[in-house]
Amino acid sequence: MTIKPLVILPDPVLRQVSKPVERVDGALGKLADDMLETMYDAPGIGLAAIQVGEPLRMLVIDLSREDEPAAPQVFINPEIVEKGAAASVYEEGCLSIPDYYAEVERPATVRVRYLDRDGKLREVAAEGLLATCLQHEMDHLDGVLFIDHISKLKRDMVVKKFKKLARDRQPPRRMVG
Ligand code: GNR
Ligand code: NI
Repeated sequence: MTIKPLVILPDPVLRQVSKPVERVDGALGKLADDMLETMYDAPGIGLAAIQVGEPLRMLVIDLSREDEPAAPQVFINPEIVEKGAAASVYEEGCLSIPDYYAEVERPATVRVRYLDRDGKLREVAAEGLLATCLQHEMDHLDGVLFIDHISKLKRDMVVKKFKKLARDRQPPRRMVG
């Protein structure tokens, strides 16, 4: 298994709309395992394929606590088939926007249809952190980030800060020498 580099804001890759997975095969399983290893290393509780640069509609989640056995879950071509009426607010973060957290309101419950890593069609009625995390990850599949759900003022501040960080990390060649 391989830990892959994470794609970080403002990389335009994060705005791509990911393509449906066409076959659930060994190569896809390898990508799922690499995503899980990358997520555990970060550490995070979820990861979408686009965050490691693969524009495929697949995400991984593990909500187990540190003192529990690992509980990796793979969701392929997930679709929300029902949203509950009630909303919930959760302080979200994103591995592609390191060290920034903000409250996001989303439906408290969602029913999600997906393929598991064996290609079997499944459905889950999600609530609590699973509902929040699934919606956060499924947003990534459509190029949507959690900062798109906060005020434009806050979003613009975050994007500006990460643009500056990226500039400082990677000086333009014309400044070299
Ligand atoms: O690790 C993560 N934690 C988290 C916390 C609250 C709401 C969503 C998340 S997902 C995030 C990992 C990530 O960026 N997934 O795309
Ligand atoms: Ni994220």
